[in-house]
Amino acid sequence: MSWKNQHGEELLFTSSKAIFKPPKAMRGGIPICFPQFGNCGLLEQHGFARNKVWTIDEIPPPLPPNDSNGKSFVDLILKPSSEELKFWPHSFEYRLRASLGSNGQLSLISRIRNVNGKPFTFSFAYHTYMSVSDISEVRVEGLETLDYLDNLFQRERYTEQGDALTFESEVDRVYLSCPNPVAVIDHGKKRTFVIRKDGLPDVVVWNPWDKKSKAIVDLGDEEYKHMLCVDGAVVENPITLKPGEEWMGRLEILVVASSFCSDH
Ligand code: TA6
Repeated sequence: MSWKNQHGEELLFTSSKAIFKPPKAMRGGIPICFPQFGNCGLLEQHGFARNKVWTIDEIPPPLPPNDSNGKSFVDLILKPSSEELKFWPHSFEYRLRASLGSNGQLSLISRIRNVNGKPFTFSFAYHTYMSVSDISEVRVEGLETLDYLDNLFQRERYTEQGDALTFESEVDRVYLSCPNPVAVIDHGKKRTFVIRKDGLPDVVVWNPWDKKSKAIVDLGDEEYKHMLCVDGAVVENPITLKPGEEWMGRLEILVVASSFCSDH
């Protein structure tokens, strides 16, 4: 996936060693983690959705009248194949709408429906690889005082003490019940990613840093300096859909020019 600003600058990170061949997930862009986030379940890491071929809906429902000014969009559809049904026997339909506003805002709306099978439960994340100039000059605001699960310490629960999150080593956390907005401030590029979300209570923050990067075959050894994952997610309280029910998860990211001060 590529998302460029009006200057043609790429806003999402893609590894120079990314493998574009299923079933390997691409290292970069915004992989969809469904029906499982992480390895907290019986499925492969981050579920199967990101490794599958989706279809484009050639005749998608129109945008709501109050939401169509200058927007371009595409709808992608995922339904379970016989292969998936073997290990995740649930009849779902997943419609992903990706749209770009006239102001450059990226919106992703997921609508996942239980098509009248038995109830099913899932966790979810928009695994968003942001391109940053230098991770040591990035700060994240909006997570202050929140509890988080730390994947580096067996998912133990801690409380964020900082006035903003900065990066000096590997970070792999799930911040819980996070309000809007979250600001990812890239001092080097003097820009801020302002993240708003709906239906996505949690925020995952991940940077592998140097040691972990060396163990990731599809990530350059130094590339951790130029990426940061900040994912709108459902982790702590997975979603259960009864037959006929639908869940919606919306992510909106607007990139704004920002000086060194960063009040959002
Ligand atoms: O971002 C959370 C996380 O689960 C990390 O623990 C790390 O494994 C990352 O996702 C990347 O996962 P992937 O399967 O894309 O290599």
